[in-house]
Amino acid sequence: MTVDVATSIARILKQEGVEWVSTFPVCRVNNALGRENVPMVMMRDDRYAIAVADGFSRITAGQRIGVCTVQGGVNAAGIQYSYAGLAQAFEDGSPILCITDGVAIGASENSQFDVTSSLKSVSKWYGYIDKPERTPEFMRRAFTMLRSGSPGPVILAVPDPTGTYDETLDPYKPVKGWKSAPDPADVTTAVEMILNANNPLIYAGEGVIYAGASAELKEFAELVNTPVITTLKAKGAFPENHPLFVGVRGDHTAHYLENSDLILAVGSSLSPGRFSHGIPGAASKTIILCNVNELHINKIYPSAHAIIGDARFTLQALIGEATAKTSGAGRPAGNVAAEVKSVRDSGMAQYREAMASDDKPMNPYRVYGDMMKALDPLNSFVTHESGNTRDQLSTVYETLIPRGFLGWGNVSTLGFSLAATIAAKLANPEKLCVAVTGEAGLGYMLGNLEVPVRLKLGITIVHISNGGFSGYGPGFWGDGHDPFTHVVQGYDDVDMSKVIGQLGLYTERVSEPSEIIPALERAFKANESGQPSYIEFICSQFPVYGQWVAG
Ligand SMILES: Cc1ncc(C[n+]2csc(CCOP(=O)(O)OP(=O)(O)O)c2C)c(N)n1
Ligand SMILES: [Mg+2]
Repeated sequence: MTVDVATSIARILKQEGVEWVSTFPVCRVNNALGRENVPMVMMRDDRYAIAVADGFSRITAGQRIGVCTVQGGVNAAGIQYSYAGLAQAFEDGSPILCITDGVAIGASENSQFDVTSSLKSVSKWYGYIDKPERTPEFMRRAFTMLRSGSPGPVILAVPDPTGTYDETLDPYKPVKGWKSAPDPADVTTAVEMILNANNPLIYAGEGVIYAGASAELKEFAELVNTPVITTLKAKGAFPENHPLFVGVRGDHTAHYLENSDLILAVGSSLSPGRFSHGIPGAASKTIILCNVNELHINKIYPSAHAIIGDARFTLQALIGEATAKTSGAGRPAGNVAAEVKSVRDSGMAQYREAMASDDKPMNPYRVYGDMMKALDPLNSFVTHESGNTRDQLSTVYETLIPRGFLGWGNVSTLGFSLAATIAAKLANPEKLCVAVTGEAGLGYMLGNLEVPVRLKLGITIVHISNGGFSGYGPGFWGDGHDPFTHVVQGYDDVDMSKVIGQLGLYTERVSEPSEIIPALERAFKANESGQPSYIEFICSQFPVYGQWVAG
């Protein structure tokens, strides 16, 4: 049977279980997607087409791959504009498939922009389908990479979507992902080191979520009776109401990073300076790095030891070895949990106080505290924006399940929260899905607010409306920074609930603390019938949150 490349791609995506493709016009594969009944989530710009696929892959931990298409070729406006989204997916290790038009054979060296070298710099693999017959080979290879090893974006460029080949010569079969298990000798050494440590600490990264290893992380932490901190991206990998949970950031987290003598990093690359902690006094600590990717060993900090492999297999092996070594007794309990509670309680005290504040303009922590009351932590999704909403929420938002909260940002590109929340709703229609944003994130997302209205995606946007880029106000980078780049029109100048209401969202503007929960409930009610909501909370600028610890 003769098939054209675009149709073949559409059929292979269906075989691979792809439910929809996010897009912005026009990629020349899209017509085949339409003909083959692959639903398209049409965004209002190319970067958001990438970001929705990115959010979907993160939220489903790569179990369901986000796929997007954008314009490319010689007139590469779409892919050029998408570059920010691709760079973000690459930097944060998100396994998305991006399909774009390739520069046609015979049309190279025409444009100034070098598509190939630029896209290679933001992808795990950039494939150029240079012959129609190679379509199944490239798709097979793409999905293998998307499901195996270190997660990251794959980009396929299609120079000739109309080229044909005989599909019976290489019939497509869906591919699985392959995993690696650790060397048992490395596991034995690691367990000896952990059992000999005085104050070990588990530093859990997003690899735990991608490996689906949260249950194993909990079992291992309990067995070796070791406190746990998670990275921003791994927030929720460990239940935050657990007696061994320390935090993501804050003085309590710093205390444990400073005072531990051994750090077992599982599924984290330990790369400081990108919305994550450095390791204080690293030279006098023992660092064991457990990662699927050997490129992270001895990166920045010396690794005293390493275990290469999938985080779930690694934790299972660690559990087995630690059980055997201690005849099932584990590490003595001592007063580890009591100490975690006391250090955490004192670190959290100032935020708990802010969460109970009756101030007007409202303290943003009061909004977060009330959100925690209004949402079921086991059946909701919350994400932050770049700015204070990230810093504050990642300090206090109690997360009980993986992806009950999505922390993001090796780089945190403004506007991503809307894409992530749309993706969360597409992944889990039964969940309440909430994006919390400031002015800057809202500015990025405005054009795309039409999408959830059109698609009847009942998501809620919580706007911490504080009239400025508060992280950039006085005091952030020393005196004198204000007012050069931090003041924008605030709630006294414009009523965003009216502006956004005209787009068709359910909107409210709230300035009374006692109205936070009722307003959220009305917003969620509107969501039930497929109407997205926007609530503007009139807040103070309160740039107070847990710091990242310097290395
Ligand atoms: C694409 C992009 N450009 C620049 C930044 C730097 N940046 C981070 S937060 C921020 C402003 C945040 O202000 P706002 O949204 O009002 O949030 P607030 O801190 O007031 O809660 C900027 C400019 C970024 N994260 N992403
Ligand atoms: Mg602001």
